[in-house]
Amino acid sequence: MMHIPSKDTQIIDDSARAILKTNDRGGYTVPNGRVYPFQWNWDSAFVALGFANFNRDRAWLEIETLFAAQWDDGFLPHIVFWQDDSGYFPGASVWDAHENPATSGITQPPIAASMVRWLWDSGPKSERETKRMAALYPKVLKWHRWFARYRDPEGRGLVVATHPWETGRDNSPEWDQPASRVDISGIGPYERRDTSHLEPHVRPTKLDYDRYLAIVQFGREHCWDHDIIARTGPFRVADVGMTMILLRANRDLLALAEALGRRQDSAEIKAWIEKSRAGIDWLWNDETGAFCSRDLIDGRSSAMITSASFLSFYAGVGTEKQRQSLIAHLDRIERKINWMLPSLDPDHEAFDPMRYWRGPCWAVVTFLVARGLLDEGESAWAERLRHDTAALIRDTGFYEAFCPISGRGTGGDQFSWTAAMWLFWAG
Ligand code: 2M8
Repeated sequence: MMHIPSKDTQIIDDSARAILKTNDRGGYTVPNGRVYPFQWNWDSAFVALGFANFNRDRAWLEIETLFAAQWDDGFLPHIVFWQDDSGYFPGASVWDAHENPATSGITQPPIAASMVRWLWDSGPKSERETKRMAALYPKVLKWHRWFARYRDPEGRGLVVATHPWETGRDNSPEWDQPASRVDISGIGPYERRDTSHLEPHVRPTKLDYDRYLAIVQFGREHCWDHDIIARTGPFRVADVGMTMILLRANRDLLALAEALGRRQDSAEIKAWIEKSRAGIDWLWNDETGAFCSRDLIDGRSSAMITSASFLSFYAGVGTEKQRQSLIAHLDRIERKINWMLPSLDPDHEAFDPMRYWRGPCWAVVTFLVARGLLDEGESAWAERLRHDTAALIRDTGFYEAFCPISGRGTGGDQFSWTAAMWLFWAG
C-alpha cells in the first residue's frame, strides 16, 4: 500500500485502519511486517487503542494475546515469537528464554494497565467488556508485582532497566555511558537484519548492537534469572521513562482495582504509588532542570533532556518549580526545531535528527507527554504536540518516527503504533 499525501482526514483514517489490518497476524499485530515480524509488548498496548476506533473486540484481543505469553512469575516479555521469521535478529534461539511460546528474556515499558483502563473507560462498560477487563486485571497486577519484586533492587520506588531495549528508547544517548562498561569481547560474528531493511544511518551502530548482544548473553548465561540480572547485570539504569510509565500505570491499575472492589489489592498498589512519588526526586537533576535517568552502578545522572523527561506530567509528579523548568525547556526546544517532540534535546551534542531514539519524534511518546500536559492543565502545549504529530503523519505517512527538523519519515513505514496514534488521538 502506498502513502498518498492527502489533506482528507477520511482517507488518512482509512489508511490507518488498513495498516492495522495488514499488520494483523490474527490475534496480535506486528509493528511492521518486514522490520519487526513478531509481537512487541508496548507496541501491542498502543495498537489496542487504534483498534478501539473500529473493532473493540480486536482491541481487547491484542492485549489478551500479549498476556497469553506471560511467564508464571508475572514477567511479561518484550517480544513474543508466535511464529518463526528469519527477517529479524536476534530471534528466539538467540534469546533461548522460554519455550512455549518462545519469548525474549527482557521486558518493556509497562503501559498495558493504562491501555486496559482507557479501553474499558472509553467503551460501553458492558458485561462482556467488564468481564474482559476483570480477566486481564489479575495478569496486569501480577506483572506489576514482578516489577516491585525484581526491578527495584535498591527499594527506591524506581524502575531499573537491565537492557537498553527494555526502555523502548533503544539507542538513546542516555545509555551511551552506562553501556560503555559492557564487555563485548565475547561477541562472535553475527548478522544484523535491521540494516538490510533500513538504511544503517537511521539505526543503532554496530557498537550499540555488540553491547545489546553482550547483555543478552549475560541473561542467557544466567538462565534469565531476573533477580541475578537486576542485582549484578552489566547494565542497570533507573530509567526515567519506565519509572514514569509504571507510576501512571499503577494509578490506572488502582482505578481498575477500585472498580472491581479489590480492596486488598488497592492498598498494595497505593503503597507502590507512594513509594515512587517519594523516590522520583532522585531522578531530578537540578543543574539540568529536568528528570533524567540515573546509572545505578555509579549513581550518575545522564543529565540529558529526552522526550521521557517530560513524562513527569503523565505520571503526575514534580513540584511547581520543576514543572516550570520543564515547560521552559519545551519553549526553548520548540524554537530549535519545526516539529515537536524530539526524542533528545536539540541543543545536546548527541542530537541526531534521523537516527532512531537520538532525535526523531515518536508519536507514542509524544502522545503520552501530551496526555500528561493536558491532565496537568497545559492544554496549549498538549494541543501543539497533537497538532504537530498529525501534521507529520498527514504530510509524510505512517513512519516509525520523524525528523523534527525536516519532517521526513525515518525507520519503517506503514507502522502500526503510528497508525494507532492517528486513530486514537492525533487525527
Ligand atoms: C525498537 O526496538 C527493537 C528491539 O526491541 C529493535 O530495534 O529491534 C524500539 O523502537 C522499541 O521501542 C519498539 O517497541 C520496537 C518495535 O516497534 O522497535
